Amino acid sequence: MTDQNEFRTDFRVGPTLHVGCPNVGDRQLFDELVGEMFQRRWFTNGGELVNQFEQRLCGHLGVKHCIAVCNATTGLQLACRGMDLTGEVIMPAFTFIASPHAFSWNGLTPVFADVDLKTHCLCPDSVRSLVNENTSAILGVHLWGNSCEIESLQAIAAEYNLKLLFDAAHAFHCDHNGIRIGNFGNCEVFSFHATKFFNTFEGGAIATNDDQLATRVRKMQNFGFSDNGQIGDLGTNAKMPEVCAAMGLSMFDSIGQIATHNKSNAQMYRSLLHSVPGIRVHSSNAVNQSNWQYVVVEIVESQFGCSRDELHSRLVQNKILAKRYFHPGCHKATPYRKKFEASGRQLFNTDKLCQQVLCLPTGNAIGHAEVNEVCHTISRISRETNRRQPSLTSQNIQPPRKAAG
Ligand code: T4K
Repeated sequence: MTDQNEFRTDFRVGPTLHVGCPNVGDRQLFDELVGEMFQRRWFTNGGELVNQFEQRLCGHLGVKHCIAVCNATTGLQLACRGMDLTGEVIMPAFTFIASPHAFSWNGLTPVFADVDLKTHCLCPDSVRSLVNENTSAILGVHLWGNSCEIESLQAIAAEYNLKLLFDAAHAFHCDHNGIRIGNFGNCEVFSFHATKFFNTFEGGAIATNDDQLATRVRKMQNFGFSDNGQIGDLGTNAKMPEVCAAMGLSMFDSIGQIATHNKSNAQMYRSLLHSVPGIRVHSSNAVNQSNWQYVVVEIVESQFGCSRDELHSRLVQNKILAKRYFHPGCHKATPYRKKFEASGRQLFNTDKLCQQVLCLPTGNAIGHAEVNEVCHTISRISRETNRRQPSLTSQNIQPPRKAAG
């Protein structure tokens, strides 16, 4: 019997469970807004819905300027240009590949720093050790909605006269010491991709309290056009279309509900997985507010019974599409690997997390029944692969529902 078949119980009868199944807000409002959009026959280029959406974003984040864009990757690219970055930008390797790509695309060199094992965000000491005369900026990534050590990064940026920006793709509706993410550094960039807590199908926004940067980036996202129609700057097409803004506007009233739902899922995961050895549910560090978008677990193979990768493939066999974010780490991705290896440096924490972390399904398409099924499956895999462990209690975990008929 092959290793795969041995564990192939396939008890799940429901649909495949995804980590990134989109949250849906007020469908009726969305339909109304899209209906009005068709009546106006105004689909993009500074339309009414994008204007409204940007105002709602500013209000929600308590920030002066929000420039809606077509996605966060392009938003990061605009931020680089808007700040005239040059040379090297220090950033984590434990992030989605979009973070370094946005900078490389602009001819900049990502320099990978290590992360903190507790927050999974940039380690300030590692950042400090990498600053040199070619460094122009630091990019913090608020991974999983956890805020970076913002004050320490600010201090380094101030000391060496560097720009500081944040990839806040995961951190919409999250706070840092009671202040909404969106207000820190020179600017912060959100993603509203379909898989995110708050989505506009595809989309993103650059949030900043810097008037000049906001004006510049706003022009750049529309080919560099000024209000008078002159081309005052280099630009691109990074505009958010009206239909995406309609989706965003239809999400606002559901934000609290989705965050509460996510939190409840996260708490259930935590309590059900508590009795399974070698698996730890990562915590949010938000003091007042988090979006609880990701349920992140760390697997210690020696205690759990099998590796994270084996657990992942067994979950996938059971139609639970957990994600190995962000394996193997950006420093090991082909465009960056050779340069990183040549540096002779090591990212011990990053490498550890890349081997151990798994994201589990949540969001408003996932309820307690599904969480229970995922936990039951994980518990069973641990038992089956860890023969030396005494039988796991996992008393709280109910067996999954049986197939109808
Ligand atoms: N910075 C960070 C730290 C990021 O995480 C990201 C994006 C960015 C920057 C760039 O933001 P954008 O330029 O995208 O605005 C997904 C997303 O595509 C990506 O946006 C996101 N991070 C990343 C963390 O997740 P994949 O490669 O995992 O996508 P995929 O297609 O495997 O989908 C994930 C799961 O969601 C699958 O199980 C399928 C499910 N899914 C997906 C979509 C699109 C659905 O059920 N429905 C859907 O509509 O990257």
